[in-house]
Amino acid sequence: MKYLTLLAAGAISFATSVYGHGYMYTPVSRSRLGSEAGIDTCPECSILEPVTAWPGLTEAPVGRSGPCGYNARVSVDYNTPSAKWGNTPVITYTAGSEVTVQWCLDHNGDHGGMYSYRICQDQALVDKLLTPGYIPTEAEKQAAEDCFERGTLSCTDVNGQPCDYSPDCSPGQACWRNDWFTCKAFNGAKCQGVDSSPLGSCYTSIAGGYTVTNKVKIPNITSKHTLMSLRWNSFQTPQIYLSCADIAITGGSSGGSPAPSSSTSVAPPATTTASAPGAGCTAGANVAVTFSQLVSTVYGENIKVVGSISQLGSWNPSSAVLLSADKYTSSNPLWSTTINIPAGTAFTYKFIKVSSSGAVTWESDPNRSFTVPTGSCTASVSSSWR
Ligand SMILES: [Cu+2]
Repeated sequence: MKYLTLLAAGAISFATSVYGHGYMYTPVSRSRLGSEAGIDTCPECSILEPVTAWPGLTEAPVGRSGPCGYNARVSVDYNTPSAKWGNTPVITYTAGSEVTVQWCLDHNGDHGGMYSYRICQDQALVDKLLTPGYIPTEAEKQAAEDCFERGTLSCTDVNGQPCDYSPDCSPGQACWRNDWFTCKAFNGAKCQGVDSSPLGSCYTSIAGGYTVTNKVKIPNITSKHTLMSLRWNSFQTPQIYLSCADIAITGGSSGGSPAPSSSTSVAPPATTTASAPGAGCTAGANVAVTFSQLVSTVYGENIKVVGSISQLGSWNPSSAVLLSADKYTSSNPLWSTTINIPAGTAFTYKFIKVSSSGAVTWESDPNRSFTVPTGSCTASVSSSWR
């Protein structure tokens, strides 16, 4: 399966990689500054490829692209400051404010998909990308990227903002989340349809650009200099576009305390881990709850989670949420998924094994139970099949 996926991805990439795509426009990104300085002849061309971009939005490692992007066309690594970008913030935001953000999409490169704006709250990780003359290692880029993903600025955090699921995604797939923003249907208005703005509303080098505009809520932190990053996962092509902008945040209640790291340990009995109190997570907001389950399966079998709340299918196996086997190995048979559930929700659940014929095998009694923590952005639950 993996092998075939990679082959297909490579073939698609080969056919489409000449076309241009997108980059963060507001706040003014390093890519945009590189373009305006005449250093980067194609600001929309910082591409990570060929990689899995759909439906596993966060599956692909960022490699040399890092959270800020690498433009292979002009050999510019935006993860390090230069004389033209990265030395000072381009804007100062107020913690907790709702602000307009934009990216710019090339007319020939509208691949549809989903995108997210992120702020990493661990200043030490961001500082690796703020040090003049220093090019972060790929490990440092990935550590920062993981932190940016934990710091996704959820669409649903902005009052009254419509937050849709992608029409190109199905419930149970990893792309089924509305904290990210979505383009319109790929066989429809695509990303351009988000704004329906006129051609040329922002600059791209290939065929002219369209703005794509949303609002995000700035987290409740303070930083004299940090980064906001855009990650756009293409639906059509095995490509991810990364760019970032240098920003400052004032008025926050905490001064850039480390963001919680996700739990990776999986050992019976079931353990639960709530992150440290997270800045900007208000009562009643969604918490990203990661379910990790160790269970050996044979080819064609799937693991799902089903439970007492609507997010877990209300005990209906046909509405259960599929876990991903992306990290599954024979020595570490890990299935996992992350589901947004409102803080404070108490629920019961079980894992089920679904055979290729559709036959369902339930875990043994009793039901598992969990209460989503309040005051935390993320939580995780790790267990083994019983
Ligand atoms: Cu493209």
